Amino acid sequence: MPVVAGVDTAVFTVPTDAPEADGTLSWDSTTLVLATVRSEDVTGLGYTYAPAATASIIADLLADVVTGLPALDVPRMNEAMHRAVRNAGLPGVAAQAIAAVDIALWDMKARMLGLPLVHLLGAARADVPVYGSGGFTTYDDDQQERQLRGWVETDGIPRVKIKIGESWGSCEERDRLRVAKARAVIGDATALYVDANGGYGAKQAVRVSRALTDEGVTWFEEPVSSDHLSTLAAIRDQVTLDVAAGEYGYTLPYFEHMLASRAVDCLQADITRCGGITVWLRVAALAQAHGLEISGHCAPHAHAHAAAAVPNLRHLEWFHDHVRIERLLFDGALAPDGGAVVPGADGAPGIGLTLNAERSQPYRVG
Ligand code: SMN
Ligand code: MG
Repeated sequence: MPVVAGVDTAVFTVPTDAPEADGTLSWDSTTLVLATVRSEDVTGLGYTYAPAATASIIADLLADVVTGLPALDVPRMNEAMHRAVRNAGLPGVAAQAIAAVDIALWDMKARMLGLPLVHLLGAARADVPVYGSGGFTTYDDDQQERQLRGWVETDGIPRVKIKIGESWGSCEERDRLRVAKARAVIGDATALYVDANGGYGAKQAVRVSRALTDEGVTWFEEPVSSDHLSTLAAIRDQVTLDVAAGEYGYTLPYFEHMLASRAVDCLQADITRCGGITVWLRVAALAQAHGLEISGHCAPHAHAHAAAAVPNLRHLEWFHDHVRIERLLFDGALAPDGGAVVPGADGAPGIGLTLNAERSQPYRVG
Protein backbone atom coordinates (compact mmCIF):
# COMPACT_ATOMS: atom_id res chain seq x y z
CA MET A 1 0.00 0.00 0.00
CA PRO A 2 1.58 3.36 -1.03
CA VAL A 3 2.02 5.92 1.74
CA VAL A 4 2.10 9.71 1.64
CA ALA A 5 5.71 10.79 1.17
CA GLY A 6 5.29 14.50 1.91
CA VAL A 7 3.32 17.73 1.69
CA ASP A 8 4.51 21.00 0.13
CA THR A 9 2.93 24.43 0.00
CA ALA A 10 3.01 27.50 -2.21
CA VAL A 11 1.24 30.85 -1.80
CA PHE A 12 0.01 33.11 -4.60
CA THR A 13 -1.44 36.61 -4.28
CA VAL A 14 -3.31 37.92 -7.31
CA PRO A 15 -4.49 41.55 -7.53
CA THR A 16 -8.16 42.04 -8.41
CA ASP A 17 -8.91 43.39 -11.89
CA ALA A 18 -10.79 46.32 -10.31
CA PRO A 19 -11.50 47.46 -6.74
CA GLU A 20 -13.96 45.05 -5.10
CA ALA A 21 -16.30 45.28 -2.11
CA ASP A 22 -19.42 43.69 -0.76
CA GLY A 23 -21.69 44.91 2.03
CA THR A 24 -19.16 44.43 4.80
CA LEU A 25 -15.66 44.05 3.32
CA SER A 26 -13.45 45.48 0.57
CA TRP A 27 -10.29 44.02 -0.99
CA ASP A 28 -7.83 44.55 -3.82
CA SER A 29 -6.11 41.17 -3.97
CA THR A 30 -6.84 37.52 -3.25
CA THR A 31 -4.45 34.93 -1.80
CA LEU A 32 -4.55 31.26 -2.75
CA VAL A 33 -2.69 28.71 -0.61
CA LEU A 34 -1.73 25.61 -2.56
CA ALA A 35 -1.03 22.22 -0.96
CA THR A 36 0.77 19.53 -2.94
CA VAL A 37 0.97 15.94 -1.69
CA ARG A 38 3.29 13.20 -2.95
CA SER A 39 3.24 9.42 -2.92
CA GLU A 40 5.69 7.38 -5.00
CA ASP A 41 5.57 9.05 -8.43
CA VAL A 42 2.11 10.62 -8.09
CA THR A 43 1.25 14.10 -6.82
CA GLY A 44 -2.05 15.73 -5.95
CA LEU A 45 -3.00 19.37 -5.51
CA GLY A 46 -5.54 21.20 -3.39
CA TYR A 47 -6.02 24.80 -2.40
CA THR A 48 -7.88 27.27 -0.27
CA TYR A 49 -8.40 31.03 -0.41
CA ALA A 50 -6.92 32.06 2.91
CA PRO A 51 -4.13 34.10 4.49
CA ALA A 52 -0.54 33.05 3.74
CA ALA A 53 -0.25 31.89 7.37
CA THR A 54 -2.38 28.90 6.34
CA ALA A 55 0.71 27.49 4.59
CA SER A 56 2.59 27.58 7.90
CA ILE A 57 -0.23 25.64 9.55
CA ILE A 58 0.04 22.99 6.84
CA ALA A 59 3.81 22.79 7.27
CA ASP A 60 3.87 22.99 11.09
CA LEU A 61 0.79 21.00 12.12
CA LEU A 62 -0.41 18.82 9.24
CA ALA A 63 2.43 17.64 6.99
CA ASP A 64 3.94 15.23 9.52
CA VAL A 65 0.49 13.94 10.49
CA VAL A 66 -0.34 12.63 7.01
CA THR A 67 3.17 11.66 5.94
CA GLY A 68 3.61 7.89 6.22
CA LEU A 69 -0.13 7.12 6.30
CA PRO A 70 -1.71 4.92 3.58
CA ALA A 71 -2.25 7.26 0.62
CA LEU A 72 -5.66 5.82 -0.32
CA ASP A 73 -7.19 6.32 3.15
CA VAL A 74 -8.20 9.95 2.83
CA PRO A 75 -10.89 9.99 5.57
CA ARG A 76 -8.35 8.53 8.01
CA MET A 77 -5.91 11.33 7.21
CA ASN A 78 -8.69 13.92 7.38
CA GLU A 79 -9.55 12.68 10.87
CA ALA A 80 -5.89 12.71 11.93
CA MET A 81 -5.56 16.32 10.74
CA HIS A 82 -8.68 17.36 12.66
CA ARG A 83 -7.26 15.83 15.85
CA ALA A 84 -3.89 17.50 15.29
CA VAL A 85 -5.33 21.05 15.37
CA ARG A 86 -7.31 20.57 18.60
CA ASN A 87 -5.27 23.07 20.57
CA ALA A 88 -4.70 25.47 17.67
CA GLY A 89 -8.48 25.74 17.18
CA LEU A 90 -10.27 24.24 14.18
CA PRO A 91 -12.60 27.01 12.90
CA GLY A 92 -10.82 29.40 10.55
CA VAL A 93 -7.40 28.95 9.02
CA ALA A 94 -6.79 25.50 10.54
CA ALA A 95 -9.91 24.13 8.84
CA GLN A 96 -8.81 25.84 5.62
CA ALA A 97 -5.36 24.25 5.90
CA ILE A 98 -7.01 20.84 6.40
CA ALA A 99 -9.25 21.51 3.40
CA ALA A 100 -6.33 22.27 1.08
CA VAL A 101 -4.53 19.06 2.09
CA ASP A 102 -7.72 16.97 1.96
CA ILE A 103 -8.48 18.16 -1.59
CA ALA A 104 -4.88 17.37 -2.59
CA LEU A 105 -5.19 13.88 -1.10
CA TRP A 106 -8.41 13.15 -3.03
CA ASP A 107 -6.81 14.54 -6.19
CA MET A 108 -3.80 12.25 -5.68
CA LYS A 109 -5.94 9.19 -4.96
CA ALA A 110 -7.94 9.69 -8.15
CA ARG A 111 -4.70 10.17 -10.09
CA MET A 112 -3.30 6.94 -8.63
CA LEU A 113 -6.38 5.16 -9.90
CA GLY A 114 -6.30 7.00 -13.24
CA LEU A 115 -9.79 8.43 -12.75
CA PRO A 116 -11.44 11.84 -12.77
CA LEU A 117 -12.37 12.38 -9.12
CA VAL A 118 -16.09 12.44 -9.95
CA HIS A 119 -15.84 8.82 -11.07
CA LEU A 120 -13.91 7.77 -7.98
CA LEU A 121 -16.61 9.37 -5.80
CA GLY A 122 -19.38 8.25 -8.13
CA ALA A 123 -21.52 10.78 -9.97
CA ALA A 124 -25.02 11.48 -8.68
CA ARG A 125 -25.87 13.78 -11.58
CA ALA A 126 -24.86 14.48 -15.17
CA ASP A 127 -23.67 18.04 -14.65
CA VAL A 128 -23.18 20.84 -12.14
CA PRO A 129 -25.28 23.99 -12.62
CA VAL A 130 -23.35 27.19 -11.91
CA TYR A 131 -24.36 30.77 -11.18
CA GLY A 132 -22.33 33.83 -12.14
CA SER A 133 -21.27 35.73 -9.01
CA GLY A 134 -19.69 39.14 -8.59
CA GLY A 135 -21.65 42.37 -9.01
CA PHE A 136 -19.46 44.14 -6.46
CA THR A 137 -20.74 47.30 -4.80
CA THR A 138 -17.66 49.10 -6.16
CA TYR A 139 -18.79 48.56 -9.76
CA ASP A 140 -20.43 51.38 -11.65
CA ASP A 141 -23.41 50.66 -13.88
CA ASP A 142 -21.27 49.94 -16.94
CA GLN A 143 -19.01 47.48 -15.12
CA GLN A 144 -22.00 45.67 -13.65
CA GLU A 145 -23.71 45.50 -17.03
CA ARG A 146 -20.57 44.16 -18.77
CA GLN A 147 -20.12 41.46 -16.16
CA LEU A 148 -23.77 40.39 -16.25
CA ARG A 149 -23.80 40.27 -20.06
CA GLY A 150 -20.61 38.18 -20.00
CA TRP A 151 -22.27 35.50 -17.87
CA VAL A 152 -25.67 35.53 -19.51
CA GLU A 153 -24.88 36.25 -23.16
CA THR A 154 -21.30 34.98 -23.61
CA ASP A 155 -21.24 32.06 -21.17
CA GLY A 156 -24.95 31.17 -21.36
CA ILE A 157 -25.37 31.07 -17.56
CA PRO A 158 -29.04 31.61 -16.60
CA ARG A 159 -28.37 32.57 -12.93
CA VAL A 160 -26.43 35.56 -11.57
CA LYS A 161 -25.70 37.11 -8.19
CA ILE A 162 -24.82 40.67 -7.24
CA LYS A 163 -23.77 42.20 -3.93
CA ILE A 164 -26.07 44.46 -1.94
CA GLY A 165 -26.03 45.80 1.61
CA GLU A 166 -23.39 48.36 0.56
CA SER A 167 -21.51 49.97 3.48
CA TRP A 168 -23.29 47.91 6.14
CA GLY A 169 -26.70 48.57 4.70
CA SER A 170 -26.36 52.36 4.68
CA CYS A 171 -26.96 52.70 0.91
CA GLU A 172 -30.32 50.98 0.62
CA GLU A 173 -31.52 53.18 -2.22
CA ARG A 174 -28.44 52.43 -4.33
CA ASP A 175 -28.84 48.70 -3.55
CA ARG A 176 -32.38 48.82 -4.94
CA LEU A 177 -31.31 50.75 -8.03
CA ARG A 178 -28.50 48.30 -8.76
CA VAL A 179 -30.88 45.36 -8.43
CA ALA A 180 -33.36 47.05 -10.78
CA LYS A 181 -30.57 47.78 -13.29
CA ALA A 182 -29.37 44.18 -13.08
CA ARG A 183 -32.88 42.94 -13.82
CA ALA A 184 -33.18 45.31 -16.76
CA VAL A 185 -29.88 44.02 -18.20
CA ILE A 186 -30.53 40.28 -17.77
CA GLY A 187 -34.24 40.23 -18.63
CA ASP A 188 -36.87 38.04 -17.03
CA ALA A 189 -35.51 34.66 -18.10
CA THR A 190 -32.37 34.82 -15.92
CA ALA A 191 -32.54 34.08 -12.19
CA LEU A 192 -31.33 37.02 -10.09
CA TYR A 193 -29.71 36.45 -6.68
CA VAL A 194 -28.35 38.90 -4.11
CA ASP A 195 -25.82 38.62 -1.29
CA ALA A 196 -25.86 41.20 1.53
CA ASN A 197 -22.94 39.64 3.42
CA GLY A 198 -24.70 40.34 6.70
CA GLY A 199 -24.89 44.07 6.01
CA TYR A 200 -28.53 44.69 6.95
CA GLY A 201 -30.44 44.86 10.19
CA ALA A 202 -33.31 42.42 10.66
CA LYS A 203 -36.22 44.80 9.92
CA GLN A 204 -34.27 46.39 7.09
CA ALA A 205 -33.70 42.98 5.52
CA VAL A 206 -37.44 42.23 5.54
CA ARG A 207 -38.17 45.66 4.05
CA VAL A 208 -35.54 45.24 1.33
CA SER A 209 -36.82 41.74 0.58
CA ARG A 210 -40.14 43.24 -0.58
CA ALA A 211 -38.34 45.33 -3.20
CA LEU A 212 -36.27 42.29 -4.13
CA THR A 213 -39.38 40.18 -4.60
CA ASP A 214 -40.80 42.89 -6.88
CA GLU A 215 -37.69 42.52 -9.06
CA GLY A 216 -38.11 38.73 -9.11
CA VAL A 217 -35.05 38.07 -6.94
CA THR A 218 -35.20 34.48 -5.66
CA TRP A 219 -32.09 34.14 -3.44
CA PHE A 220 -31.25 36.40 -0.49
CA GLU A 221 -27.85 35.43 0.92
CA GLU A 222 -26.83 36.53 4.41
CA PRO A 223 -29.50 39.23 4.76
CA VAL A 224 -28.09 39.59 8.29
CA SER A 225 -24.97 38.11 9.83
CA SER A 226 -24.97 34.33 9.75
CA ASP A 227 -23.82 34.45 13.37
CA HIS A 228 -27.44 35.17 14.31
CA LEU A 229 -29.31 32.03 13.45
CA SER A 230 -32.59 32.91 15.14
CA THR A 231 -32.66 36.26 13.31
CA LEU A 232 -32.01 34.52 10.00
CA ALA A 233 -34.80 32.06 10.82
CA ALA A 234 -37.19 34.91 11.66
CA ILE A 235 -36.41 36.64 8.36
CA ARG A 236 -36.83 33.35 6.52
CA ASP A 237 -40.33 33.05 7.98
CA GLN A 238 -41.30 36.52 6.75
CA VAL A 239 -40.04 36.46 3.16
CA THR A 240 -40.90 34.43 0.09
CA LEU A 241 -37.47 34.38 -1.54
CA ASP A 242 -34.93 31.77 -0.43
CA VAL A 243 -32.60 32.66 2.44
CA ALA A 244 -29.11 31.18 2.05
CA ALA A 245 -26.03 31.10 4.30
CA GLY A 246 -23.22 28.79 5.39
CA GLU A 247 -20.08 30.15 3.74
CA TYR A 248 -18.36 30.59 7.11
CA GLY A 249 -18.90 27.00 8.15
CA TYR A 250 -15.64 25.39 9.23
CA THR A 251 -16.99 22.40 11.16
CA LEU A 252 -19.72 19.81 10.69
CA PRO A 253 -21.59 20.87 13.88
CA TYR A 254 -21.77 24.47 12.56
CA PHE A 255 -23.90 23.26 9.67
CA GLU A 256 -26.05 21.09 11.93
CA HIS A 257 -26.75 24.11 14.15
CA MET A 258 -27.66 26.21 11.13
CA LEU A 259 -30.01 23.52 9.82
CA ALA A 260 -31.53 22.73 13.21
CA SER A 261 -32.23 26.46 13.68
CA ARG A 262 -34.24 26.43 10.43
CA ALA A 263 -32.15 29.42 9.38
CA VAL A 264 -31.82 28.69 5.64
CA ASP A 265 -33.76 27.49 2.61
CA CYS A 266 -30.57 26.37 0.88
CA LEU A 267 -27.36 25.52 2.73
CA GLN A 268 -24.11 26.93 1.40
CA ALA A 269 -20.82 25.24 2.21
CA ASP A 270 -17.31 26.05 1.06
CA ILE A 271 -15.17 22.97 0.42
CA THR A 272 -11.99 25.05 0.93
CA ARG A 273 -13.15 26.08 4.41
CA CYS A 274 -15.17 23.24 5.88
CA GLY A 275 -12.39 20.63 5.95
CA GLY A 276 -12.26 19.63 2.31
CA ILE A 277 -14.06 17.13 0.14
CA THR A 278 -14.33 14.59 2.98
CA VAL A 279 -16.34 16.95 5.17
CA TRP A 280 -18.23 18.76 2.38
CA LEU A 281 -19.82 15.46 1.33
CA ARG A 282 -20.99 14.95 4.92
CA VAL A 283 -22.40 18.50 5.00
CA ALA A 284 -24.35 17.67 1.83
CA ALA A 285 -25.74 14.57 3.55
CA LEU A 286 -26.74 16.67 6.59
CA ALA A 287 -28.62 19.08 4.34
CA GLN A 288 -30.30 16.15 2.59
CA ALA A 289 -31.40 14.75 5.94
CA HIS A 290 -33.05 18.14 6.61
CA GLY A 291 -34.75 18.05 3.22
CA LEU A 292 -32.59 20.83 1.79
CA GLU A 293 -30.25 21.37 -1.12
CA ILE A 294 -26.62 22.46 -0.87
CA SER A 295 -24.83 25.13 -2.92
CA GLY A 296 -21.05 25.15 -3.33
CA HIS A 297 -19.51 28.45 -2.26
CA CYS A 298 -16.74 29.91 -4.47
CA ALA A 299 -13.52 28.05 -5.52
CA PRO A 300 -15.46 26.36 -8.35
CA HIS A 301 -12.72 23.94 -9.44
CA ALA A 302 -12.19 22.68 -5.89
CA HIS A 303 -15.92 21.86 -5.67
CA ALA A 304 -16.90 20.66 -9.12
CA HIS A 305 -16.20 16.91 -8.80
CA ALA A 306 -17.65 16.62 -5.29
CA ALA A 307 -20.65 18.72 -6.34
CA ALA A 308 -21.39 16.22 -9.13
CA ALA A 309 -21.36 13.43 -6.54
CA VAL A 310 -24.26 14.67 -4.39
CA PRO A 311 -27.93 14.25 -5.32
CA ASN A 312 -29.16 17.36 -3.50
CA LEU A 313 -26.90 19.92 -5.18
CA ARG A 314 -28.61 23.16 -6.19
CA HIS A 315 -25.64 24.83 -7.83
CA LEU A 316 -22.05 25.97 -7.62
CA GLU A 317 -20.91 29.58 -7.37
CA TRP A 318 -18.99 30.73 -10.46
CA PHE A 319 -17.29 33.53 -8.51
CA HIS A 320 -15.60 36.19 -10.65
CA ASP A 321 -12.31 36.43 -8.70
CA HIS A 322 -11.84 32.72 -8.27
CA VAL A 323 -12.70 31.80 -11.85
CA ARG A 324 -10.16 34.37 -12.98
CA ILE A 325 -7.47 33.13 -10.57
CA GLU A 326 -8.06 29.44 -11.27
CA ARG A 327 -7.83 30.04 -15.03
CA LEU A 328 -4.65 32.05 -14.51
CA LEU A 329 -2.76 29.70 -12.19
CA PHE A 330 -3.94 26.31 -13.45
CA ASP A 331 -4.33 24.44 -16.70
CA GLY A 332 -7.48 22.33 -17.05
CA ALA A 333 -10.08 24.90 -15.97
CA LEU A 334 -13.71 24.17 -16.79
CA ALA A 335 -15.97 26.23 -19.08
CA PRO A 336 -19.71 26.44 -18.42
CA ASP A 337 -21.92 25.25 -21.23
CA GLY A 338 -25.67 25.77 -21.05
CA GLY A 339 -25.32 27.02 -17.46
CA ALA A 340 -23.45 23.98 -16.15
CA VAL A 341 -20.00 22.41 -16.00
CA VAL A 342 -19.28 18.73 -16.49
CA PRO A 343 -16.28 17.79 -14.33
CA GLY A 344 -14.27 14.88 -15.67
CA ALA A 345 -15.67 15.21 -19.20
CA ASP A 346 -12.17 15.51 -20.67
CA GLY A 347 -11.03 12.37 -18.84
CA ALA A 348 -8.29 14.23 -16.94
CA PRO A 349 -7.51 12.43 -13.66
CA GLY A 350 -8.15 13.88 -10.21
CA ILE A 351 -9.75 17.30 -10.04
CA GLY A 352 -8.31 17.93 -13.48
CA LEU A 353 -5.99 20.83 -12.65
CA THR A 354 -2.23 21.25 -13.02
CA LEU A 355 -0.33 24.28 -11.84
CA ASN A 356 0.95 26.35 -14.76
CA ALA A 357 4.50 27.12 -13.64
CA GLU A 358 5.04 29.99 -16.06
CA ARG A 359 1.76 31.83 -15.47
CA SER A 360 1.72 31.31 -11.71
CA GLN A 361 5.34 32.28 -10.95
CA PRO A 362 4.86 36.09 -11.05
CA TYR A 363 2.18 35.82 -8.32
CA ARG A 364 4.10 33.52 -5.99
CA VAL A 365 4.68 35.13 -2.58
CA GLY A 366 5.50 32.12 -0.43
C1 SMN B 1 -17.81 36.33 -0.97
C2 SMN B 1 -16.98 35.40 -1.53
C3 SMN B 1 -15.61 35.65 -1.61
C4 SMN B 1 -15.09 36.84 -1.16
C5 SMN B 1 -15.94 37.78 -0.60
C6 SMN B 1 -17.30 37.52 -0.50
C7 SMN B 1 -19.28 36.06 -0.85
C8 SMN B 1 -19.96 35.16 -1.79
O1 SMN B 1 -19.88 36.20 0.34
O2 SMN B 1 -20.79 34.42 -1.33
O3 SMN B 1 -19.68 35.23 -2.98
MG1 MG C 1 -21.80 35.19 0.31
